[in-house]
Amino acid sequence: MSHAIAIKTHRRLLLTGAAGGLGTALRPRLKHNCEVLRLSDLADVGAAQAGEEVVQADLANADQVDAMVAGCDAIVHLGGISVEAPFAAILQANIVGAYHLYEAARQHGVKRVVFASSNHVTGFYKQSETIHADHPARPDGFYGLSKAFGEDLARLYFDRHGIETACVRIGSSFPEPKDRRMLATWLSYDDLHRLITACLSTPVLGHSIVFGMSDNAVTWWDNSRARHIGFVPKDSSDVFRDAVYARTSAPDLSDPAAIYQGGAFVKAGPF
Ligand code: NAI
Ligand code: 15L
Repeated sequence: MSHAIAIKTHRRLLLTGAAGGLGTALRPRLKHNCEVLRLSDLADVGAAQAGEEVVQADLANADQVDAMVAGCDAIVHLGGISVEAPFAAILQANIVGAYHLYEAARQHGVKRVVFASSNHVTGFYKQSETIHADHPARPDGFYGLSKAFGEDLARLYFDRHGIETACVRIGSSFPEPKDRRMLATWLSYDDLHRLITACLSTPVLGHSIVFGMSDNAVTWWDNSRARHIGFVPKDSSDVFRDAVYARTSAPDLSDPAAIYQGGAFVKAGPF
């Protein structure tokens, strides 16, 4: 784990989505970035351990979100629906939920947010293209669209209220890359923590978009517009390449999942 690189920049740091896959991975790591780590989720996160507190909240409920944010000085926002789903569900958790979060941040004077955006904001670019933060959004479904909304919402709250946000377009953050696509999109848990630490500690963050990926040889994303964040990945999917090739077959290049960066998300879902 990358605990040694963490800088204790915040007094009370809120982690939403704490019961999820990334929340669980970040929980022990982010304790090194703050004095108190406040864990929140709709689901049970278990009992608070030393240096932690727990505030259960539904992002769709404004009062619960207000109580969740009160007293915090920075937010790592992972909570919400993390895959393609019917619009009504995405609307509540990801769109209304993000609005509640920023309203609470404004009212409670929180000035820095790390927002778990997604590569699915730009999922309809081709795997043969290299894109950067200034390329227009091309969401690959309602899920990606909700993350594009979150990025624009964050920009509005920066322009109007000076709340700085890093919109981290996470690629695929799992213990290992699961398939050939993830050799390009993989982000190790330690690099995710390094990236969040950089977002929390860089002197001037502004409203920034950064792609969340490890130092993979094959990549579709150019992070040159995010150098001010100071993220230097230390892991790479390359060490998994031979094993991934051995257990997977060559992609069918007529399949949209093999053509577009969003992979199977470009054809997933209710429409
Ligand atoms: P996850 O689905 O495991 O965790 C999401 C958490 O949000 C869950 O614990 C869930 O209970 C909570 N949640 C859902 N609706 C909620 C609501 N209405 N109120 C409060 N909490 C609610 O997802 P994972 O993989 O941990 O991802 C975390 C974040 O990172 C998500 O926002 C996801 O969209 C984003 N992300 C993750 C990627 C990955 O590779 N794991 C890639 C790109 C983005
Ligand atoms: C995401 O946004 C999802 O939350 C995650 O489950 C992965 O599927 C990832 O993108 C991906 O594109 O691999």
